[in-house]
Amino acid sequence: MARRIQARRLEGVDKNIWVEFVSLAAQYKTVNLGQGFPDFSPPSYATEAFSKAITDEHSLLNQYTRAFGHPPLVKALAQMFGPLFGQELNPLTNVLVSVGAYGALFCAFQALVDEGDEVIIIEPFFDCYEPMTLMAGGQCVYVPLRPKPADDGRPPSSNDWRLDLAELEAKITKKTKVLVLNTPNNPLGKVFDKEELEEISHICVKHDLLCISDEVYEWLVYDGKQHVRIASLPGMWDRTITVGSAGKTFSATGWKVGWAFGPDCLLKHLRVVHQNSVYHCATGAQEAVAQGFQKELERLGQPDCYFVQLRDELQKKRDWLYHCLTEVGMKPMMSQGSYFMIADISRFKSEVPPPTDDNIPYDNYFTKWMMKHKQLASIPVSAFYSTPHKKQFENYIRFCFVKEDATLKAAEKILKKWSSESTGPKAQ
Ligand code: IK2
Repeated sequence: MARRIQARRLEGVDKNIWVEFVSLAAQYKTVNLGQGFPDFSPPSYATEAFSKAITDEHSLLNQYTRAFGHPPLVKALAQMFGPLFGQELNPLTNVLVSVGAYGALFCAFQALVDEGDEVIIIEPFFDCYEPMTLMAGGQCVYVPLRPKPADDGRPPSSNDWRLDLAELEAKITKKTKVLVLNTPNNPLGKVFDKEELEEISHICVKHDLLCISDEVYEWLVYDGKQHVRIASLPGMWDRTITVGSAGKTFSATGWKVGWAFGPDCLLKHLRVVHQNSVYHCATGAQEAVAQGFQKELERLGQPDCYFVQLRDELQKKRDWLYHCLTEVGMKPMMSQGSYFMIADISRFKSEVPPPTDDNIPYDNYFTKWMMKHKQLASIPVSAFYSTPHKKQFENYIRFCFVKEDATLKAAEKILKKWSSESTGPKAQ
């Protein structure tokens, strides 16, 4: 009998939206508003620190550092985030640095989810939560955010997408162990407000759930809204792992530095996964991120703080993209956070007819068509849904606006030309 090669835990997790769409975006030489990465440089003090770290001939920063996080980085993270969580953070026990937020999430899922455990995932969700749950032997239980358009004439907003708490609670069983939260949410840009988070936290406490809170876009919250960390709410610190990313914080996604915060009683298990998988992440990048936080700590919240400047720049880009998408009849949802905005593409159905294969969600077909025929890349929102729910949300695509103005203008040019040639209905 032929020997089975592939481990069973890989069943059903072989497809990956980023692998597929990054390659297509390159193949069609698109203007790329698809994958979420800035096409501009990180702040120069951070790139200089990185460069110095690896070129200084007396430096040991090309070598291994502490496995669970370079000492200056865990110290800076503890100093920066302790007050934000309302906790005195011990850099050695309450902070783990891993290979991007992906690495931190992987450690969290592997460390906390066991065979047969149920994991509540709020849809739409950053796609990796599903395979990470499955690879740990867990079962995904999905609870949807549903759009409830405002009746006061306001433009549609990501925050019109609400969670039905009764529905969430009804999905909890004796097997439920973890709830996964993502705020600001990718792909919607929804920022959960304090009341929503308090209600979610009451449910976590009542049912003794752990929470994995992915907050990689924590600094990118618009229109004066505040990012609230669920771990800072009563009863939540001891049951929450909060995940962050230097890639998103310092516009340096290629550096792959991410972290997890939490109580030692949870984090010690993540350290076991980390030490037995990646063990360590690039010292030079950690040093640069440490220096970045040291600098921003001194000017946190002030106009020259990088987090403030990036947020303000991105809010302008968001407004501009919203306007541009509206003009071509795409019906965007105003994003309240992150660097993504989704838009309804229903109006294009007459021009880009749905595929004959009913199993292919329309947005998936549409985004591929747009890459091939219009050289413009975006991401289908159905990629952020579980298989049974993909078709319900197949009329939205996601645009990324953390791009140079020249890139956004190139996208506008494509959209406007397309719109002027198109026969379908335009924006009202
Ligand atoms: N969590 C969320 C919510 C993310 O968005 C990401 C990065 N994803 O960006 C790709 C995209 O959506 O276009 C991560 C985690 C992973 O972060 P890192 O790059 O630090 O591993």
